[in-house]
Amino acid sequence: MINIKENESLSIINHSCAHLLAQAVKHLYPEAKFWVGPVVEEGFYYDIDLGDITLTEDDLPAIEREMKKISKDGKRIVRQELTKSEALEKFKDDEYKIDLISRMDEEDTVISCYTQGDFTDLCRGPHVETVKVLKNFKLLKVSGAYWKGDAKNHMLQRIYGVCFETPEDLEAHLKELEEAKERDHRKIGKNLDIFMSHDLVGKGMPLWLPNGAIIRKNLENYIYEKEQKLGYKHVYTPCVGTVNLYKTSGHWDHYKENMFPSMKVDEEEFVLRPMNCPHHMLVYSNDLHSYRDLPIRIGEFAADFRYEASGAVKGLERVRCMCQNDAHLFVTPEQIGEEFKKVVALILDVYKDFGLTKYKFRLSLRDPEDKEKYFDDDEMWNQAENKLREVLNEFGLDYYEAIGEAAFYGPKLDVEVKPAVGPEVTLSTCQLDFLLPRKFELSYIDKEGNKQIPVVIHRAILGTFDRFTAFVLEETKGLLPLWLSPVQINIIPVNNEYHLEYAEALYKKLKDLNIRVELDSRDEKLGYKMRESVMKKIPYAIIIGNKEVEENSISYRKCKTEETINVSIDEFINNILEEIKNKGN
Ligand code: TSB
Ligand code: ZN
Repeated sequence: MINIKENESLSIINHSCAHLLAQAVKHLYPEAKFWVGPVVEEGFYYDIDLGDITLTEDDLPAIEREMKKISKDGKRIVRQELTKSEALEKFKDDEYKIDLISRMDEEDTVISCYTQGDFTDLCRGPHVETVKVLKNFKLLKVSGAYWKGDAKNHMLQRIYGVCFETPEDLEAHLKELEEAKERDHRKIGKNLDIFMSHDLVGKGMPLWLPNGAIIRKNLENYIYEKEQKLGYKHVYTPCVGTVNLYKTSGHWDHYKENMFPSMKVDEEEFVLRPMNCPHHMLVYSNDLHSYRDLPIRIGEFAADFRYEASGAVKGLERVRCMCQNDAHLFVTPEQIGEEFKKVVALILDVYKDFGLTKYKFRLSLRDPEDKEKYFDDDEMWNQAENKLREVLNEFGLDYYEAIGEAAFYGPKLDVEVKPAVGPEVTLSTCQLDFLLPRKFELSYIDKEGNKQIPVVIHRAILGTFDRFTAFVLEETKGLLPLWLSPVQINIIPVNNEYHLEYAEALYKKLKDLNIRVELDSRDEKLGYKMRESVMKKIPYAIIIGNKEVEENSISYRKCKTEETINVSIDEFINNILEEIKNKGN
């Protein structure tokens, strides 16, 4: 989907359209006051104070009509430049603009404003020359937004929209948006009963329903087996730790704003953990280690809690309670390259299994100027960053570098994916860490019998089961590969009177083989049941009619295909078991 912000001419017309929106709102709601109206990836928005009035999507068509009227009227958009004091005078009745102007630097900065007909707005510009060209727009949604994005402030109303140069471009874009909405895992998750939320549990705390739990369990088994084969040792550790644990690790100083507040129990002060590294450091320190034992790979499917802004939480993709597919790898400095390589290979292997192709590698580096955020050891940083680059180049992978995006303890490689709706997110991550082992005074004995400090690699291949599930649901549009589908086979007897008994025997046979099977014995028409089977994204529908009963066979249709195939029961079972085992490869 097009990124409006990155396209210069679209950026300008979207920004101009934000002014057109404000003007129309002002006509319809004369009390309206305006905060900011920037261009964003999806188009534009304007944050508006409407006092007690709360807009809904039903109000948008009237605003659009007013916008069209103003556009037809065709006023020119005129720029005017002001000094700071002139600007303060001009906007003296508008507390929002005064707030913006007051924060502009010196007295001699040039401040610009733009006027179209009866509407003037403070703005840097540039804009299109006349409102006449702002014809092909659509208002998309309205939502609440705290003033300055701060939950302590009052709520403004944010109207989103998008504008294009031609009607064809707008139409094509709206169609894409519609498709993206259909792919949104929140919609699929609801339709397929994968997860739910409830205010009584809280924001960003989804509840996994039985269908979702099957997906998650299968993902856990899948990655567990891979990791076991690669020599990982899995542990279980508590999802809380004392504040002192996180003071020792440094999270208390560097990560506190992402943590839930602490709670006192007797004499101990606990926090819900945002990360599992400190626990795993302690697991490592439970034994003495020789260089011969390394790498040691401690894995866990671990629940973590993070404070995510309430406006940022999103379905399973961004939650406040998550389960990481986490591991911490303890290596000698010489083993960094080799071990990092194995992690990258595992990421590629997993993505191949899931048929994921749309992702980007991002190498997140420190900003050497930012001494606050990053621990101060130039040599360590340079060494670590170069090591990661080397491996990526060796794999011949495409990646881009992001300065200032590293964790406070080291550089990292992130895999970025684009959800159906909203900005990119990180799925897999692999992070080097020279610091944490020092904080926990970890050691191993080297060849010469001397104590050395190991290096830690933090890595999460599926990221969290939450986010990974969200992404896979979107990529597959809910039609999961057979091994992952909550229901794998749907048996549909054509007529209960004649075919139910046969269908029930087949159901039992498949069930005994641990195949997730359903039998739709409702007295409904075959066509209706078939359509529902497709809607529920069940990979196989088996149809049992006279022919099948007489021949002791089955007929099946794969979801979203038109062809019905008749085979013997044994052949069908063999094929199914093979497909499940091979995970679609
Ligand atoms: C990999 N200590 C490391 C760990 O050892 C760590 O916590 N890294 S992380 O902060 O990057 O988180 C790991 C993964 O969790 C991310 O790559 C991302 O895929 C996933 N994740 C992070 N925040 C959320 C969230 N709010 N909701 C769902 N998944 C999340
Ligand atoms: Zn970690």
